[in-house]
Amino acid sequence: GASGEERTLAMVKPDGVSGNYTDEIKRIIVEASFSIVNEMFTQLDKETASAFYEEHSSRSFFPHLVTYMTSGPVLVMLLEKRNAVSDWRRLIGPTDAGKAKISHPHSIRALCGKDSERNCVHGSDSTSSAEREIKFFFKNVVSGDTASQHDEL
Ligand code: DGI
Repeated sequence: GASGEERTLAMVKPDGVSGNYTDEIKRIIVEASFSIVNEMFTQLDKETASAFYEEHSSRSFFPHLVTYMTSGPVLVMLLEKRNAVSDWRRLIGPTDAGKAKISHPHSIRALCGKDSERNCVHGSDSTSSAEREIKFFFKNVVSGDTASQHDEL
C-alpha cells in the first residue's frame, strides 16, 4: 500500500511446533518489527499440504515432504512490514538447515531446523508466492482480522 507495507506468509512447521520453538520464533518476529496480522494453528491434511507445495509435486522428495508437513500441527502467520518477503526470508536462512547452522548461524533455521526437509519454518519466496500463499490460508483478509480455516478451501 501507500505506506510501503508488504505482507508475507510464515509458518512454524511441525518440527518447530513439537520442539516448542513457537514462542521464541514469535519473539524474533516481533523484535524484527513485523506485525502478526493474522495467525492460525492448524493440522494440515494430505490434500492441503500437497496443494500448498504443488510446485514440488514432481520432485522425488514430495511424498516424504507431505508426510512431514502432516506429521503434527503448524502455526501459520500473516506477517506485515516494509520488505516483509525478503526480510523474512533473510531471517529464516537457507532451505537446508544443516548448512544454515554453518553459513547462517543466527538464522531461525539454524536455531531449530535439522536438514533440508525438517527446516522448522516456511517463508514465501517472492511477492507473488506471498499473495498466493496468503490467499491459500487466509481468505477475505481486509484489515487483517478475518481468518478462515484451510478446510473451507
Ligand atoms: O522455500 P524453501 O522452503 O526454502 O525451499 P523450497 O521451496 O526449495 O522447498 C520447499 C520445501 O521442500 C522445503 O522447505 C523442504 C522441502 N525440500 C526442499 N528441498 C528438499 C526438500 N525436502 C527434502 N527431503 N529434500 C530436498 O532436497
